[in-house]
Amino acid sequence: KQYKVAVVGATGAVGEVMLSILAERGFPASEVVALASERSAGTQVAFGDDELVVQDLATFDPASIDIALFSAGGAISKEYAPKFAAAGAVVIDNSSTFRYDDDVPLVVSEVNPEAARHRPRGIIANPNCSTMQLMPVLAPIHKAYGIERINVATYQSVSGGGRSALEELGRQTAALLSFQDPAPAKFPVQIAFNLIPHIDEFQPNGYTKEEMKLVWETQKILGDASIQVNPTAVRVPVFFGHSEAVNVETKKKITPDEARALLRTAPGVEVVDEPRPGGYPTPVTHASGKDPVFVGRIREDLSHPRGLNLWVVADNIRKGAALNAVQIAELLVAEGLPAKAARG
Ligand code: A2P
Ligand code: 11C
Repeated sequence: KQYKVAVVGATGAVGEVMLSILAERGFPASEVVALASERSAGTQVAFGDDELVVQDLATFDPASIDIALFSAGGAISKEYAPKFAAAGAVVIDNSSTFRYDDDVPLVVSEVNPEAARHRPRGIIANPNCSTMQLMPVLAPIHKAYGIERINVATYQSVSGGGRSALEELGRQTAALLSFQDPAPAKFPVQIAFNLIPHIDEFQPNGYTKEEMKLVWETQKILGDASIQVNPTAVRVPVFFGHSEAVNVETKKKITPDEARALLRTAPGVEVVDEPRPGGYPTPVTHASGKDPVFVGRIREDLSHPRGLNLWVVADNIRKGAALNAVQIAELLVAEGLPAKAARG
């Protein structure tokens, strides 16, 4: 155990799971430091069977940190990630702040682990959850059959919006069931018993930023700017687990049987695909609290000679965020990142 690890945003929905995954996978940390805002400094968060006292990020000295996992929002990453990197830490950042910079690798551990080695700014970006869960499924298809175009509609749980979003779904659901006013605060309109086709900010082209992330990140991770992506991102009243209805058009035809066989061997992917009631993954029955990306409903596209339909479900907080960040940290361990303490 040699690395001193910081989790920035340790009290948040993703940060708390980063801590539990570091503990459950036995990450070789000599010390884990929990950082958040001044508001929660002095409170405790769980780390395996232990408790860590939360420290204030603003006054923390990163000099001794080897690896920092950031999930405290874009503004915090923008300000503090470069400071941690300048102090010699490798930063694994879960925000969208650096993802589209050419000198920052965007890494899905099963798909492009080699990209993590080239990090001139000391920062590695963790993809957005909706792109993340697609990659372990689509990368092997792209490699063997060549993907030309991806049509994707997402069904994203509220946990993607953090703790306040989880609370809002709970509060609105309870309010509506007792005939109270479900006043929206975090979401622009009521989320309980509703759907919202709007995640993150609107862009000048009429798409939301969440939709554009699917375009930009897919092309960057698969290393192929010719892949066309047609996204619609929708928030649904589910607590944990994002789902995606995906249609891919390949260069070479892939049959559903070929897709199932290929995906059964894909790292990080579990095929759940039987044409019977319940023979498909859902956020609640399969994904919530689990590591793999689940894929089912694999069908031929009746409208296109080289089209394939898939239904992809994953825990957006685990593989979609915290787990992949820890897996990137494990890549650093595997490459033999020298620990500061060992360097003296
Ligand atoms: P805090 O609990 O002190 O506000 P979520 O994504 O679930 O909303 O969590 C956001 C995370 O980012 C929390 O851990 C939160 O800490 C942290 N955070 C928010 N603002 C700051 C800040 N100014 N400095 C450090 N951490 C922050
Ligand atoms: C959501 N995907 O489900 C978002 C959360 O770019 O890191 C993560 C936003 C991001 O709301």
